[in-house]
Amino acid sequence: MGVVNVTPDSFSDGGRFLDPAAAVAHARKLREEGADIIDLGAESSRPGAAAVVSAEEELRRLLPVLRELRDLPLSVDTVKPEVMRVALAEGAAMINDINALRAPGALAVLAASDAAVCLMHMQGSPGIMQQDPRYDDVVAEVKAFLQERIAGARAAGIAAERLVVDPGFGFGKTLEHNLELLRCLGEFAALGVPILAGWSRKSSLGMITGKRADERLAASIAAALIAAQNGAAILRVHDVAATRDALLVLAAVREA
Ligand code: HH2
Repeated sequence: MGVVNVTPDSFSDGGRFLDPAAAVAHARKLREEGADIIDLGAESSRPGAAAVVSAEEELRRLLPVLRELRDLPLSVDTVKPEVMRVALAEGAAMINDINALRAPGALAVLAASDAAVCLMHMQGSPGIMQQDPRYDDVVAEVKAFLQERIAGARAAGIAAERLVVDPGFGFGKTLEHNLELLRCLGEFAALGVPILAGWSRKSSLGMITGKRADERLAASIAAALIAAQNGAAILRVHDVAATRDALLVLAAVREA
């Protein structure tokens, strides 16, 4: 899954693809590099992100890009039912919700479609989530949350085949929490739906390596590969070509 943020303020690529033509060109480049899914986001969820973008503003950023990319398998990264509804009507194949369809009305919007949906775990909300994240047992708690969200989605009429889950690396988690979740990612297979992992350029990698967001390619690939080895079916990344090469090596070893 290749990431295209149509935002002025994303931590990794903020401002680079706010211009619709630049976002469209970047999405096509990621697709050519081997992305199976393009994830379009129009609201930053970076830690400390203050201003909540209105649905109108999110759609104003999103729609010109989405309309130009209808021929690609598109995911839209949003927490707002109104944005989900319009994005699905415009042809998005997947909704990536860092809030796991907890907003009132979100489950109903997805139930009325046949799109895929990613349910992600987050403790708190982006503005405050990194202030003091706490868990007694991070793996058990994140897993229980995702289990509950899967049950909620299924009860609302969303078939299990349409669901993907994500432990939400960096969303209300310390470096230790993120590492524990990555190490134990295999345990999430028990949930019975594909696992998505997003480590690309994240601050935990900066804590480990001392590198800035634009210098975290090697660290991102290492984390992606560990996630894949531990069962992730979808990797959300900014650097598709390099990640794909790493995955080809893993695939070759598995086939050997
Ligand atoms: N991470 C980000 C955004 N959306 N969605 C899922 N399912 N999993 C993730 O790990 C995830 C996500 C944050 O990264 P990015 O899009 O690069 O930055 P920003 O939120 O600042 O736009």
